[in-house]
Amino acid sequence: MNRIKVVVTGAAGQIGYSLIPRLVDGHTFGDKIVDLTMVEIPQVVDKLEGLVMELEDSYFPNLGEVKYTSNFEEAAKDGDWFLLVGSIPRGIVYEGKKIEERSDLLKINGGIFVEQGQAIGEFGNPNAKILVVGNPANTNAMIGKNAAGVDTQTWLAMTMLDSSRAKSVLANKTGHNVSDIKNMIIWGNHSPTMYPDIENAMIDDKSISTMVNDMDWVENTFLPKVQQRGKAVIDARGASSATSAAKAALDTVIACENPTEGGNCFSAAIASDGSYDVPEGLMCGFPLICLNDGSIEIKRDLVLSEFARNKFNISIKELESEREAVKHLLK
Ligand code: NAX
Repeated sequence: MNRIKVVVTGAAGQIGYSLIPRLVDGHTFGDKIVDLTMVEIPQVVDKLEGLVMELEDSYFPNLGEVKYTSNFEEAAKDGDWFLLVGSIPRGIVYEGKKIEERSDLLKINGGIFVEQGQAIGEFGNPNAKILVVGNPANTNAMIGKNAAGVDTQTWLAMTMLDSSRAKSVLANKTGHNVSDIKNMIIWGNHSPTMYPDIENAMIDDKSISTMVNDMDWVENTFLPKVQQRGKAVIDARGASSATSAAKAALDTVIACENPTEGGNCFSAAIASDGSYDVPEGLMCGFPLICLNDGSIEIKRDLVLSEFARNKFNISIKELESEREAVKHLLK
């Protein structure tokens, strides 16, 4: 196939502005022509005319047809890739109420993901890949997958940014380049309960945990630094991570479009099939590999220490409580 249709929601947001041009730059999808459909809520959809102009003015030989709409069903038709970035953020006033609680956020965004999931199931390519970035990403993706009900479609939630953050901290600690770090797994939820796994992370076939040999640093510096990095960026920038989030979304697409090199894996959340004793159906951060036929599988042969298991269990519990909070949205 030399054309690919990519649908992006939240296209007028800050991640969208950094993400969208790089979907058509000839790198992310190689030499394929990218047909792009950008989706926004009705109040801001017209602003996308400006982004269309900029895309046209940017000299992208791989740019195919560009459209924008607030009608997701129309956008979903024959979509091969869906980047679901749009969601209602915490702190905004929605239908007269300030959204502060995670449970309110789950309810509002959950409703959006039921509609989008149904449309992707009905109108999207039966082999579509869907990456949910909008928070709470794992549970939104679980709701979307459930509503779509098409087993051949692959639903993922983004944890690549957490994995890239962890690589950066470990590269600094060990004096290596970020690209030397393999198997950087984020287990669990994309939230402060995530577990970035230093024991299975490798440089030149050596466990980084053995290289660092300092569990006090792991527990009291490494883990909180990765888990709280999103907040640190907000505190410093006055806005949440955007360019790094966009890069992580692109890296996830690339990881899902190209076979994973032997011995490595990448991070994203996918529906559990019971692997690593994670309750079935939870959208959980796992080590993933892309096979030669483009399908995505959980890498199943890793060992979790007792330390790792205890940390991972905290995040699994949180995912279960999120599932409980949205159970009325699941069929
Ligand atoms: P912005 O508020 O700048 O943009 C979000 C855009 O989504 C807005 O333009 C809004 O109008 C649109 N939108 C809302 N509901 C929509 C719907 N139903 N259909 C289409 N568009 C809709 O946020 P931005 O900084 O771009 O972040 C987007 C999302 O990414 C947020 O939910 C954020 O929490 C999440 N993040 C997830 C990360 C991850 O690693 N999984 C990291 C970065 C980021 O925090």
